[in-house]
Amino acid sequence: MTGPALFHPSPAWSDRVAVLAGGASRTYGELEARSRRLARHLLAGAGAADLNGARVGFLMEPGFEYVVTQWAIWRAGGIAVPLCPDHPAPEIDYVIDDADCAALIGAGATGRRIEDPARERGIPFHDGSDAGAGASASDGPDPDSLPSIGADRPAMILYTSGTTGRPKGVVTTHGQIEAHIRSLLDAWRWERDDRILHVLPLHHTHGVVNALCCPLYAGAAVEFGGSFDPAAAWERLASGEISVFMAVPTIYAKLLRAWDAADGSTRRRWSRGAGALRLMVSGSAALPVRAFERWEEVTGHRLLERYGMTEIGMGLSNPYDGERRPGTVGQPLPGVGLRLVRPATGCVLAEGTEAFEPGESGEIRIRGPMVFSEYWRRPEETAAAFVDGWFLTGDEAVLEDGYYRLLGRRSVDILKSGGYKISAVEIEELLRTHPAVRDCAVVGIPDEDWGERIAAALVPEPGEGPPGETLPERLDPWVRERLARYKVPRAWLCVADLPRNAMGKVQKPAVQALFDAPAPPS
Ligand code: MCA
Ligand code: AMP
Repeated sequence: MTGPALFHPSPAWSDRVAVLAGGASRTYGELEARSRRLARHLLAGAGAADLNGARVGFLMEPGFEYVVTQWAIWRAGGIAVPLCPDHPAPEIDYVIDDADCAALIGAGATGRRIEDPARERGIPFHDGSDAGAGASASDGPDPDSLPSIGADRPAMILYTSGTTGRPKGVVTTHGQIEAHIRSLLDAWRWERDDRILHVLPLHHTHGVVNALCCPLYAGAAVEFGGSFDPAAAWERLASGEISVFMAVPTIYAKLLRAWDAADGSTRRRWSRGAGALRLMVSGSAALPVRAFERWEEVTGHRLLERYGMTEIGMGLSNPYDGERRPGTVGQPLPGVGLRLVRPATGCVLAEGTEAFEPGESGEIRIRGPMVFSEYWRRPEETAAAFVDGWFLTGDEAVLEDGYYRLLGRRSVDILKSGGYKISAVEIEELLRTHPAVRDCAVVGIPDEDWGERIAAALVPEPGEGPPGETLPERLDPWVRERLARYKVPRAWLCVADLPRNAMGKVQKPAVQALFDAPAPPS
């Protein structure tokens, strides 16, 4: 083996199925051979023996090509920067430029969207649909032509929203990703015979590491379900071929609605099939207790809820064997150092599962081998994110009877909708660039299915607001062209002024209350 096991499957798995997508199944042998070939192609394109941490952006639908590309970038010594197929061009351009990508790889019609951006920037575009094609397991390893990759080399940049402006790149090394994976393999008992139904986006930790890298590290199979469709997902869960499922609460809410809408015999078939899975996990946002209970009624499964963050991987989890307690995220995962701290004083309220100040809530702080290295090219923000080596998550929690319960984010400007973390400030900054918007405030409105719904209160420029209130209708498509779909406000309101305190600061709770108020008489 020439480096971390992240992309070095056991030779014994050569004939085992690694990836199923679009009706085809591909073995670990094919994955190994094709990723080696694409890695050599990337190195030839760069005229180098090692990409030495060059960032390589890649865009394709979830499937075998995605995994080949991810592994190829790693084998060639590059940093993998996954781009999201659902994103409009400005979001994709932002990531390409912020990461300062040296090459781009695209596959299929989706991937061709980044051919022009590559040309405009004078960087190579590689066709990921065929660059590694033609390789077979019998191509055999050719270790001499590929660099050896140490565990401390950076492997991936994932973009995450923060309290300020545009998303930041979170850099993780091979060793950090491997520590994250090992912790979950241990806690959730990944087995070689598992098959996961994968329905998550592949530009966030949940979809990339938990649901993809973990099974591949264990020699298990990953079945990509295509874009999420509740009835199709139920059919696969009921097929008897799936053993693991991981999703965000919104997906479980959508599955429950589809079950409610189905006829009796379909319901029985779905419930029986899903009930036979080994493990069903929920995370990325709070799972409502009612959803936990309904899921148990429908499938017999007590969902395993866990807590994570792009910067730390996974931090807390309900137990695999022990009691899974609704409304909680359990205990620290193996290898994770966790403290609950009173932020104002730095007083440690709890460490691990031991409470020093029982019942007092505080900020979760994390330390451990899976914690990220840095925000890409943002040394000041990186420094500000740690105190004495502990990462400040910004999440508030309390330890109750040995289980952590999350109470929410410390910042009102971080929203969660559909499991996506969204910066209110990023949306506000964009809206303020529109000529008809004098000012605005973006907030999250609690929503049973989505966690929060994005809502925007607008102060229009004179003559741009009511009557007729066409401004939101004009803004909606304008925002969609510029921001990811999940960042688009779903509720709009035009106001004469935003609620502010004596210092002139916008009061976000008062803005939220505006959306609860009955509509003003017309
Ligand atoms: C869409 N709609 C919404 C929202 N989005 N309504 C309210 N709020 C929203 N955010 C409505 C619109 O009417 C929309 O139509 C319609 O729903 C369908 O939207 P669509 O986007 O097609 O929905 P979907 O494709 O079914 O997507 C829902 C989804 C998706 C599958 C739940 O959001 C998803 O994949 N979420 C997972 C995110 C994730 O993986 N997060 C992990 C990051 P229209 O738009 O046309 O009006 S967190 C992480 O990685 C950490 C480490 C962790 O802990 O896991
Ligand atoms: P992200 O930055 O997209 O990785 O999102 C991480 C954030 O998601 C955390 O800081 C939490 O606020 C939230 N989160 C993750 N898992 C859970 C959970 N089980 N319950 C509540 N919030 C969660």
